[in-house]
Amino acid sequence: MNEILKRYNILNFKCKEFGNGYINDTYKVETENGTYLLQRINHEIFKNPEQLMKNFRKICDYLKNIVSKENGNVDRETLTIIKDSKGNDFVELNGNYYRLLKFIDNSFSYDVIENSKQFYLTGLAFGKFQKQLKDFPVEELYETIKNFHHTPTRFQTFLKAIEENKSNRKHLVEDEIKFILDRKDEVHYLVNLLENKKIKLTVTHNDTKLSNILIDKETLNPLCIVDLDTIMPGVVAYDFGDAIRSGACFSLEDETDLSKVYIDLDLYENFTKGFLEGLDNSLSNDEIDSLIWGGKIITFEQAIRFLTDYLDGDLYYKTKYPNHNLDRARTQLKLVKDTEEKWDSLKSIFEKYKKCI
Ligand code: GN1
Ligand code: MG
Repeated sequence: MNEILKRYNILNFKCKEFGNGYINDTYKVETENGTYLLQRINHEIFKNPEQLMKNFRKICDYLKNIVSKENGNVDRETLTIIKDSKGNDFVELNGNYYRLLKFIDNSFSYDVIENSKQFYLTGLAFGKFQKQLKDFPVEELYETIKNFHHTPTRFQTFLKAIEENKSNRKHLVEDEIKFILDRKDEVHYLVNLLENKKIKLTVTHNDTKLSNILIDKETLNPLCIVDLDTIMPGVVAYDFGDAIRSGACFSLEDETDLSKVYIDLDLYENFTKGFLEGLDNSLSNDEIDSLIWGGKIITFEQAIRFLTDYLDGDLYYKTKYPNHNLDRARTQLKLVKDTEEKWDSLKSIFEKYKKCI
């Protein structure tokens, strides 16, 4: 730690692990001159940290410009990258890559949402984020992880994991595997919409889980969207879907009592309302129609990803106990099942908001 922070001319500091991300290592660094967030970028997963940081820099600068035009608080509403003493946006040390960000004080994030109003505000913030980046030149962004939300590719990787059965755990998850295989035709849904030009490619965050939005401790309003590692070209349904799977339920991602894991219609509707409002009701009807599928497919894809990792022997996500990935996969599968059961009610939510446009 000393070596890295020395590159930022930080010599006296207190440092502790921070947050509960599944991929990068994050530390809170306190100094006399301010508090920072130090992150080690997991380069096994993000193969090109340099390109990742180029995306990060461009998006931060772009957002700062917009937020300042909107008379917002640039320091609290956007992320600030600290340059090292040589003027670089990241530090490379012993084959590892680190970045330093300003720590945004008096903020927190939810792991589980508490009420519909909060989730409405979450929707508003994620919708607004999309709107702010609407004119960002999408072709300038690198793909930091290839085929990140390409569900058919995720499915192929899953099939390979079943075949290889590296962890010898396949026999323990026959039901989960069957549930996924039974829905194999759906993995192409969003990709087909894109290929048929029903929906368009735009800048998406791609990791809009509930905990990736900072909330102001005093006002309880969303403050800043964080974790910009996967900002890449995508479709709006990805961001809608990831927020729904992580926020439209009153349960944790690794809840083991599955009776507590279900889509709450009121949360779902409030998020949808906020998301569409945040986007200034600018989505086409085809895009609105794609959102319900985003909710289902991204949840399904997440289940596939967790179960793939379980079969591989927990190589990708950080886990705290042997069945952690399996517990996570099961909550996602339960949400997919519940989405199917509530499909007609969910559809009518979108119909209601389509009429307003
Ligand atoms: C990972 O690192 P974190 O916790 O922000 C993952 C997301 C998953 C999420 C599931 C690069 O995000 O795609 O949705 O876990 N990030 C990457 O909680 O794979
Ligand atoms: Mg992330």
